[in-house]
Amino acid sequence: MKKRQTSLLIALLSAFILSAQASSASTQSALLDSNFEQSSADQTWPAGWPQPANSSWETEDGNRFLRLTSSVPGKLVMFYKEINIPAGTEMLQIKWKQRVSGLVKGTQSWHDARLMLEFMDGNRTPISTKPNAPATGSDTNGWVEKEITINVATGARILKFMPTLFQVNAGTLDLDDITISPVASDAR
Ligand SMILES: [Ca+2]
Repeated sequence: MKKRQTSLLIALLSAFILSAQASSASTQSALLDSNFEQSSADQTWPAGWPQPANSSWETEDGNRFLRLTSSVPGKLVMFYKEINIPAGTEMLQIKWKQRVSGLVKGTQSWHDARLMLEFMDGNRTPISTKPNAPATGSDTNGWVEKEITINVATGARILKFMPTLFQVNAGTLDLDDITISPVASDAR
């Protein structure tokens, strides 16, 4: 009798664990979630973000966001951030808001505002397979929301996330509300 109760308990526990796994698969937490609003007195830059030359932390109507500014024609201006990708992740959803102003493209057609994306494996070896970079070749009409879903290359464990003014001749790229989340297989 006692053995039977134990078996029942194990079965119930297993069912509970399985259902917990199933529910977490459909609501995977973000690997990156940045709205750039942190504003404690001693903070001069959003936590976890690099501060390259020609970048600034702006405030407008109470909203804070990051800005890249092209001040020298033809020079590449870029945020470089690495995102660790959990093992087994097949797809990533990337959402962000952007505003492109005063853009003058450079000498080549791809000299525009673009979100460059590359992968590295667990040993930081670059992976040649990379997603197409979402590119913007002219000014946006104010803030616009963007969303893409990318396939994670086989063996990739790091995403190089690089919002860039790619050798443009002039312009600013404003960024806000960036999230990067694993896509659950049942949400495709
Ligand atoms: Ca913001």
